[in-house]
Amino acid sequence: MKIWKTATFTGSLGEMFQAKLRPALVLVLTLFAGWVSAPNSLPPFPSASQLAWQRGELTMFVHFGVNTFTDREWGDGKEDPKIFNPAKLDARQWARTAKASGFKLVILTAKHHDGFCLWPSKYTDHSVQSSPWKNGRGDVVRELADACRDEGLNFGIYLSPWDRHEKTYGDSPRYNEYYVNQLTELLRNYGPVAEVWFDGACGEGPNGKRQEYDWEAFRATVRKHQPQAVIFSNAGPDLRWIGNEQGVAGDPNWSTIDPVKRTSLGEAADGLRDAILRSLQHGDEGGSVWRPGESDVSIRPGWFWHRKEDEKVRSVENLVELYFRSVGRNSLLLLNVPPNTDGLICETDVRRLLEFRAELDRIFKTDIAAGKSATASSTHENHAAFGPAAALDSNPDTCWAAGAGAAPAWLEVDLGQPVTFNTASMQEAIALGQRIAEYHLEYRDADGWNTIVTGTTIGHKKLDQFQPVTAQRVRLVIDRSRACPAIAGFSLYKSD
Ligand code: FUL
Repeated sequence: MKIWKTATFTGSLGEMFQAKLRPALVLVLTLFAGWVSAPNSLPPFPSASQLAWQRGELTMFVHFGVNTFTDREWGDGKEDPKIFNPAKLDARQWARTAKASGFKLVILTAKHHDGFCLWPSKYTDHSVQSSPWKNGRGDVVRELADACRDEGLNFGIYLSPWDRHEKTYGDSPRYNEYYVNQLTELLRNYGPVAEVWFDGACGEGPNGKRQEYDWEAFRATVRKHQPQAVIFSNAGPDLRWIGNEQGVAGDPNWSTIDPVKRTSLGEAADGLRDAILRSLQHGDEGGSVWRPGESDVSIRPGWFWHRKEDEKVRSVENLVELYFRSVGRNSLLLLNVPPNTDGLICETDVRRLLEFRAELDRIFKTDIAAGKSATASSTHENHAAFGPAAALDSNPDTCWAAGAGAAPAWLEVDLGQPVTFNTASMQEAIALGQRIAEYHLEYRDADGWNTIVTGTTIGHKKLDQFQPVTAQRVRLVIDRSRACPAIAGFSLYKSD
């Protein structure tokens, strides 16, 4: 067992002080300075931006562009900009829908693989400037960035590296310069950017050549202009792809990975590809880098709007299931909602999202464990100020931590009287790293303790649904943990 000294809290935790989470983290750090923990070296922690991102839980993806008008998923770059004319475009409707449905961040496809730019880039005329929309004076990026700011939402950009229109694509240094220039326009001219989403697709350009992307330059450009933005790509550096486009995270799901195992997915041999996909899905226990998984999926079969899919919008039940399998497995749900040719999100999609929100609110309406009396197998000496009650105080910045080296460890809630519940939510204090590898929930009856459900990782949030249980005493038992378990939240709910 090693002592984590205050002085060693640099790196990612040091970065936290620059962000808005500072007061909360100062509290956590004060409590945990000198905390006894992991066996060998300091384990990875989230940066302030990664932590804020994960707490957002729901991000709306917006795929929109010439494909919306051609009814295609991948344009070939030969589209005439004149087809782009979303006469009723209302980015405020998109942002209001996102806000009302509980999304915290909205990511727009500023450019998809077809190369058409939704902003008037000065590096190409293949953009809104050459379209009839607003007589070539419109700017979708501006409208959405402004609308998000007004609604209190964060804004993010998707700028496809693969460009099937741009003539320099495939002529690597020239195209990389073009791409960095475009990225710079987007990062400098539209206010704060919370996330930059780098798609991994790398096909041929109009000249039949393949491009070698200068990832290092791309990432450096983001760090330079928007240092607080989290960068998504298959391989990070801040967020990793969850390994599928079904919106489903793995179980277990570690936010840590081992980057030495990473290589480009597209170039990996079959056997290796499976191994890469597995660790994208599950993360790597004991991995040396903090890189939480993002689960992307569309509310419709396609990423872009197609009239023929108007009847194929996901059901509320399906959306809730996705939430449990992504957010409820220590991931974040990136749900795509594509506007139509009018430039509006269809009524059906809006309604479905509001119903989805209402259903989540219903499920998580009353936390029957909140503020109830709590006891624990032990409490870490540096943490005695809060004790087990900190797990039930609805404050993610305080936690109960078990004594050094203490696993199995348990946290017990006495509900005061027998109460029925069928859903549990558990949260680790991930500012301190991800620790728990195995747990189970149990309840007490006249004969003793009975297991309700067993699980693996918890991370930012783990959600479990089970057959209704009626009990007064309930325990979260941590069976295996990489260091002293630290629980920031433990909640129980009853939904019909
Ligand atoms: C993929 C793209 O090829 C799809 O069109 C979509 O943008 C999806 C989110 O990423 O790689």
